[in-house]
Amino acid sequence: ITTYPWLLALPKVELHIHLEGMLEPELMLSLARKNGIQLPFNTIGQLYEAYRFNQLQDFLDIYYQGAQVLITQQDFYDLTWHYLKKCQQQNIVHAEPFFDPQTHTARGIPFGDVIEGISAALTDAREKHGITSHLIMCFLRHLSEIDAFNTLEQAKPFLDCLTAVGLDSSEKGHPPEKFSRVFNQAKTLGLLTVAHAGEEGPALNIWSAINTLGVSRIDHGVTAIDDTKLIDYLVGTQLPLTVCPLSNVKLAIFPEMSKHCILNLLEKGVCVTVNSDDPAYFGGYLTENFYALSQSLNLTQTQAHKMLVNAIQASFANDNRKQAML
Ligand code: ES4
Ligand code: ZN
Repeated sequence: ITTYPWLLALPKVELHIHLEGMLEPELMLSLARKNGIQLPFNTIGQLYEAYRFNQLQDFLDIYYQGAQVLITQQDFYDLTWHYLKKCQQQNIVHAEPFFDPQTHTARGIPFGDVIEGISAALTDAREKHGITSHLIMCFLRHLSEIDAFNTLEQAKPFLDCLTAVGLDSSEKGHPPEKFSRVFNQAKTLGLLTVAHAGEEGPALNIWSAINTLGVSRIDHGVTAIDDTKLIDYLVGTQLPLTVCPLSNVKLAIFPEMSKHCILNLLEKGVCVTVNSDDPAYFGGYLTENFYALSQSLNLTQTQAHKMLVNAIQASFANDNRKQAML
């Protein structure tokens, strides 16, 4: 990174980052000790050993295990604050993080403890460091529609803390349309919608997220490259894709970074953005994702700048804030 100071210096916006995915090994092990939680790993070395994934599900299994160390409202605050400190270091001026309440409520953690801990840290970062944010609540797509409806119900007293709902977890076997009714209800509550689609699943899932969930953005969406009609649609509408290069390589969506399609999509005119997804698990925050593209795909400063402008435009920031960032 020291050889690319311009990457670090650029003011950046992040639109695809899971709070549970920023749980660094050190924090995971220290929270496990503090909260008396038994994990199948006891050392940082064992954790890194476990972080060799062949596919999305390998990662998800470990990611849900790791999240069990989060118990108190303060734990959620500390986790969020850790990311916001990173934002400061990396010059990330606006972020729209996801959280997965069902991972925690299923263990008996009160919904309010999760969202209040996260929101308090986001508020503090806004007041102390001028980092703006919008929080997105994701439904776990491997769970039922009813479970998602129950989660939306629990969110009702906290709508002020939320901008949008999203959809994440195992894409195979759980297409977007499974959640069309719960997304419709979220929209009637005034929430925007996004969804993971076209990560491990086909371009058809991207169409479904657009047509049955009415999404404002697609998270990942890299399999759009297989469908020329979809590419035309994405170029015409400028519906953004939040692409996560390091994540895609770690989960073997692409065999290596030099085979990643992000710059092809960019050159075709798709509104692509760069994001880190689960930085504690995939080996890098936002700057490292840009850096990987510069190393393997000869990312130019013009391309990097274009993708950052895309991210500002694709964000849920209001027009004043967008203007200030442009
Ligand atoms: C995720 Cl990389 C990825 N894909 C789907 N769901 C997720 N949740 C956290 N990271
Ligand atoms: Zn993701």
